[in-house]
Amino acid sequence: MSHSKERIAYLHCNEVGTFHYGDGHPMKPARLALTHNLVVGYGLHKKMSMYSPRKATDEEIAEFHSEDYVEFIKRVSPSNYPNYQKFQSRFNIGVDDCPVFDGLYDFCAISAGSSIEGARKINSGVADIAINWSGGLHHAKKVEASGFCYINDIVLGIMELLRFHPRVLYIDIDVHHGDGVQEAFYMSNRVMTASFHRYDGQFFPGTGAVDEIGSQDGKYYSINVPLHEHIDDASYAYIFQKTMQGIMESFKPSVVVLQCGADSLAGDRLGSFNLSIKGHGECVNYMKSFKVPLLVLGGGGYTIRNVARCWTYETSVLTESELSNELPYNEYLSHYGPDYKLHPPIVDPTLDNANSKSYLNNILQKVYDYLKYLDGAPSVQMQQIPPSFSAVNTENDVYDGEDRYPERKKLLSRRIDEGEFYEDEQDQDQEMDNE
Ligand code: V1D
Ligand code: CA
Repeated sequence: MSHSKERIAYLHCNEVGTFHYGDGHPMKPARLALTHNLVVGYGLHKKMSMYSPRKATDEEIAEFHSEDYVEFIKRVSPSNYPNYQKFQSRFNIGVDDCPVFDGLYDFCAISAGSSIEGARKINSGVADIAINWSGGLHHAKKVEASGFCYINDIVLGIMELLRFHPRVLYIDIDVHHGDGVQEAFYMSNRVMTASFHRYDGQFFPGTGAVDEIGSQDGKYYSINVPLHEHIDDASYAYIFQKTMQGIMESFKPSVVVLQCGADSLAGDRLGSFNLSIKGHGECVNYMKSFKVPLLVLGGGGYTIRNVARCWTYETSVLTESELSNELPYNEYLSHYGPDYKLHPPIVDPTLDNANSKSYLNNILQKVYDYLKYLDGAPSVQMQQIPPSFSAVNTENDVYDGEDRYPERKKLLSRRIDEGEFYEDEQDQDQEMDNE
């Protein structure tokens, strides 16, 4: 059964692709502009209800984050940053991973506002699927930025879903561990988290061992699937589907939040997995097959032409649309050469998959042992439902432009014209060729 256009909400604000973390920083919001251009180029916008949500308010953000932290992010800017240096170590902002950049708070508020709005579309029954590719910023903590993430839109979206849903399942296929979301719900049995990630004790953020299982009421409600480098499509589909089948049967979520970090793709600038775009998209397809409402979010992804391909393909999976492998004409077509295909060949298919079948089965056995403890999904009846923070919300608000937005838009066009992103990625290709 396919979804009608009205049942799929796509949350996108044009401004979000214009922000810039700084020269040389791997996180490039421009990938969101590339993605949206490709989505529209393929005509997928005609298959969804398109929304341009307003920014999250301070009050909404402070439902999870501490007020002083929110205030700091709001006030700090590249020009006044020296006056705030004493907060650098307290909030982990201003250091390499999490720089202070122009429009930082607006960027966070757009990402969070879109995830909260997606959750509301699902809560109100307007949509079965909501998509926010600017969300998925899974490392942010209550009082600390981490790994390019400042405000945790996922936690805010899940908190909104919990107002109406007894059990929320969070799944994370970014190559990095979804530590911020896990930590926020570590003691809760109403949110189950499942993260698939590279783990060797060193790879960022260093957490996500199989024996991190939650505590107190949340014991056995955190699932971690630590993986080694170069995992391929077949192994990933095997471990992902077996794990998720077990979780869906034992936890029985009423809604699923899926973080689709695209740094688990082959050839990512920071990642080290070997997934094709179809392999990554198969996780989305598999979760869609359970016919439980889905909030689908972005996340990491640093070879930006592949991020755009991947999230466009996943939008087509969610809307059940067939896409030609020939990319349509779009503003950024020059990024996708030399092949100009939606599914380019994997850069190095000969990489050795360091995940043996016995390693995967051993992890799976442990996960299934934990799941045995989930005897009957918890009911919401005894739980207090948090008060609504939706009073200030107006449905389908369209953002009407900020003073700095046109200026940033011009800068984005200039950076693209000058080939900044392209060059970064060519450098990366070069490095990979030399290996
Ligand atoms: F390579 C860089 C260049 C400039 C600035 C930062 C980096 C970089 C690469 N990898 N930073 C990292 C990771 N940080 C560290 C710590 C800094 N050292 C002192 C140790 O290794 C952070 C990787 C963040 C990954 C974010 C994410 O992909 O998971 C994500 N998901 O959603 C949004 C982001
Ligand atoms: Ca992950």
